[in-house]
Amino acid sequence: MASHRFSSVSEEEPCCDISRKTKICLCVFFGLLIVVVIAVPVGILMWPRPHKEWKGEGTTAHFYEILMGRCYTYTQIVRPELGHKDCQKIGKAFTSAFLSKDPCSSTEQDYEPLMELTNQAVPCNKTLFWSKSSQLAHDYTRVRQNMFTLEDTLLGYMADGLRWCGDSGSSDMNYKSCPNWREDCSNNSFSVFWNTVSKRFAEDACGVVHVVLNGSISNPFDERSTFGRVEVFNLRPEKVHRLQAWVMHDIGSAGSDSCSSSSINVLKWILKERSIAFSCENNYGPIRLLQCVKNPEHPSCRF
Ligand code: 2NF
Repeated sequence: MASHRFSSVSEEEPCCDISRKTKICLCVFFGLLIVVVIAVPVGILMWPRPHKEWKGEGTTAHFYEILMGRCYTYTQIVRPELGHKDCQKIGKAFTSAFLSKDPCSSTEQDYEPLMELTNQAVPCNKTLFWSKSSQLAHDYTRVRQNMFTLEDTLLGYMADGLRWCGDSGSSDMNYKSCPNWREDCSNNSFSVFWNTVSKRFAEDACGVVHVVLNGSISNPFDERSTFGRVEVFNLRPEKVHRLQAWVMHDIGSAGSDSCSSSSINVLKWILKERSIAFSCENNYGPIRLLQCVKNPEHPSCRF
């Protein structure tokens, strides 16, 4: 009996040893399997991927902080009469329009929530468009404070001079490079933004609207510019009575009758087709005065 018990134990022990080893082996195997099947793909997904490289300049450093600072400056100091605007919400809507998205597949809809938060009425007869004349147009509205360029409205003021883009594979902004609208893609988050806000700015305009054009270049009216592509075609004939163009020449530059040039004739023709009256003036006096403030000694500034 005793010998039988002894022999049964000695027969069982190797068996128990094998099963323990097998268990350990199985544990190690399944552990490794979990690592391979779950942890490795998760790790790959979570690993910060380098942003794609584009030909344009990257997002402006401190983009969000600048945006917020400008929003508060505009609503509290520049135009407090605009009333309450939620700058926190506006900032979130702005970044949500382009973060974690392909910067070459931006759409007007991406900016829709931002547009809704920043609606702003510009009084009739006070809209001023510009093309190739940014400095001069803004010098003018700085002194004629009741006139508005797009950059004198909240959203234009916030975004002017900044650059931004995101990436579909990351929730960060791309500070290294962003798509260039000529070399990478036209539907980039930056261009789509300006097209969208320029379209709304033109749609909202009423009465007599104005544009400052650059008479010192060969085509003061450029059909490929935002003014020529977007703004002119989004004016509403039922509420815009006339477009007044001021074609300005640089102080000292030759030629002074750009209003009769072929490029201005194209603008005149487009407006006629759209049933909007057009008038044009070379070197509009009040803006000429501002040019002369910067060049007081020039002979053409001796009034
Ligand atoms: O940066 C701005 N503040 C801005 C940009 C684009 C459009 C303002 N706008 C609005 C303004 F309200 C003006 O009424 O459009 C009008 C001026 O635009 P424009 O294209 O007629 O005038 P330009 O002097 O030719 O261009 C102004 C700036 O916009 C850039 C261009 O390189 C320049 O820096 N720009 C023009 N088209 C595009 C585009 N499709 C563009 N940038 C990106 N994508």
